[in-house]
Amino acid sequence: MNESPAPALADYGQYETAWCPGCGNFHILKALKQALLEAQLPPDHVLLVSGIGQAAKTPHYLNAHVFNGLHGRALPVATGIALANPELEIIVESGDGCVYGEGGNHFLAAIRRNVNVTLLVHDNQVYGLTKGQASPTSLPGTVTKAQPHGVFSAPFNPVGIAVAMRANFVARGFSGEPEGLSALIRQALMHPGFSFVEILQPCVSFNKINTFKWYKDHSFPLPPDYDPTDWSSAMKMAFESDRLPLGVLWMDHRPPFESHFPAVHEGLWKVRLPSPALLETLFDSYR
Ligand SMILES: Cc1ncc(C[n+]2csc(CCOP(=O)(O)OP(=O)(O)O)c2C)c(N)n1
Repeated sequence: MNESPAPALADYGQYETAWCPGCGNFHILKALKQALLEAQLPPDHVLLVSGIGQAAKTPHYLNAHVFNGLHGRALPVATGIALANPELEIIVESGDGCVYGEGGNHFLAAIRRNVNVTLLVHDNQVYGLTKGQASPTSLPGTVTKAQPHGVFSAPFNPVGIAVAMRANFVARGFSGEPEGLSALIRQALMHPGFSFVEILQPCVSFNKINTFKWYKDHSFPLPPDYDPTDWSSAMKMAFESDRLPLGVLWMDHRPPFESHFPAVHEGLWKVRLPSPALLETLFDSYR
């Protein structure tokens, strides 16, 4: 598959961003580039898909193919692309609001389907782009301009849900530890089927509770003898809420969705591509 020359870090580009100084997104972007480099995935083999939000801007700041679509709808788009072109490495970049709120049902469907896609969630526990309203993972009692009496709803536990549904690969990283995070992203990329990395990400402008220090004090690395293929232990770890375990919590080896479609694997999808001449005619009809 990989006929391009081995990539160098500079190949993934360096762009000016619209993120606030000190934002946890900078470390996630750095960790992602490092993971792509270590997985030897050149930019022209990578497609980044996102919806709307600060996290969803990540694909704008990296050299790779990009599809930037509607809020909450990145996973269904990624699913379609994975079936249309199984040679691409497909990564969905999302905020917690985008994928657990507006796109919540797609999150559950993606876990069940097990398409070969890696989902990276920048979870800052607020809606950052729209100035800090509560998201599905905000802690009860969190006061925002839109929730002046504090959040009353129980927080969504994405890692708990993913392990309970036996998603193919479930990890949690912290943007304050970019080396560990990049190792988790690399493992997620290499794991066939649907891989999910929940990333604890401070929002320095709109979340004054879950700061870098808060995440550091409320997380711990999984012990070296932890077995991510033991579902009972994974369930116990996934529902820890006082201090959050970091690392690969659970992995399974269910066959990817694509493997049920021999045509995708035999490369017939290439044969079905319309010719450039036919495409031109189609484009002309819309001009
Ligand atoms: C269907 C729809 N609902 C709401 C919005 C407005 N909106 C855009 S971004 C956003 C919040 C993004 O928050 P999150 O996904 O957590 O990402 P962050 O900005 O924190 O990285 C909202 C509510 C929209 N664009 N489309």
